[in-house]
Amino acid sequence: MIRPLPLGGGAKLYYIPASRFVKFPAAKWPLLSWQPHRFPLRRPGIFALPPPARYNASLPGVRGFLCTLALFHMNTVVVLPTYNEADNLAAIVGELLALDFTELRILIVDDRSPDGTGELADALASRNPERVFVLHRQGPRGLGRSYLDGFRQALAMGAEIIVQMDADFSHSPSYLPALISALADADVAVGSRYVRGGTLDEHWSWWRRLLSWWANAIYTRMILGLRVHDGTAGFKAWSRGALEGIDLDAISSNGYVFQVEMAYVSERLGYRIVEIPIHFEDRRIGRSKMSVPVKLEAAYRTFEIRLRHRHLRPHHRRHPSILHSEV
Ligand SMILES: Nc1nc2c(ncn2[C@@H]2O[C@H](COP(=O)(O)OP(=O)(O)O)[C@@H](O)[C@H]2O)c(=O)[nH]1
Ligand SMILES: [Mg+2]
Repeated sequence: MIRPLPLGGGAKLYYIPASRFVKFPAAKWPLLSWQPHRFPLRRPGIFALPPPARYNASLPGVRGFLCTLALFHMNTVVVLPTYNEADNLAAIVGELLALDFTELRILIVDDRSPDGTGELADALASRNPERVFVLHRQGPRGLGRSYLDGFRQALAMGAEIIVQMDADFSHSPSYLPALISALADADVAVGSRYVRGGTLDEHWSWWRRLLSWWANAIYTRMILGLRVHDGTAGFKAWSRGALEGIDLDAISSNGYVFQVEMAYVSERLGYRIVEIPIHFEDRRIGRSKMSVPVKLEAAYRTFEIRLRHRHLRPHHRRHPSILHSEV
């Protein structure tokens, strides 16, 4: 009747299971019917994330070396959304192509930029027809919609690894090897400003720092329970399996809260996420498209995201065979 619960270091806690006195239906009263000797409170699978702040995420030893080597030769597509990035585009594409990845292709997703980014992207694609591709979006403009279209296209291009990043050098292409090798042991790798080693541009005002810290450390954590430290990060590498497992049609955000929604959904679906520290540089040229209404939208949308996706569990991952039968 009295049961011992080992606490480590030889200490034991003796308790009387509540089920001795009254039977609670476990589905209705999961906490009251909890018996520590039977199953842990955190059911494995649902919270099966590794600790998010892992700095050297790639696997160690010979296995790690071989995995990393293999990853560098995998079919990789970098999705680059652009709106008025004519001054940055050629340089960022040049830096990405100069990286040591044999199978890296770039998909520029342009939203009919008035400054001629679309035409420039076409020129870059015709110069590198094997490696640079352009998606000219029609319909309403938006970062979230652009990423979703880009992800779908990247999957259709057979990508095994899909990278998302800004085209304004806030996300340095030099981090790509670290992000991609992290996928040896994870489903999603996040370029993170808020893990040890990650830093922000020194030119950021205290107000912007405070807002970003509030959004990541307090707001999204409180409402969504996000475990990832940089929930608003837009620099991520996805394994094909993770993106296929997410129902992209159910992603509703359009502004930068899109990043939060994707982070939440991947956590709910139990994908393994690692964070790689990055230095986040302010954009070199041009202006941010982030405005006050976009920030306000993010604040109230966070609740909607919770309501929309809180039921998700790992068994809700979409199966690739379903995906193919729909195409
Ligand atoms: N396709 C597309 N890209 C966008 C849109 N808004 C922003 N972007 C791109 O998304 C990236 C991040 O936008 P940015 O304005 O730098 O936002 P910030 O980094 O949060 O200040 C850049 O590469 C932009 O060109 C959009 O509506 N459509
Ligand atoms: Mg930017």
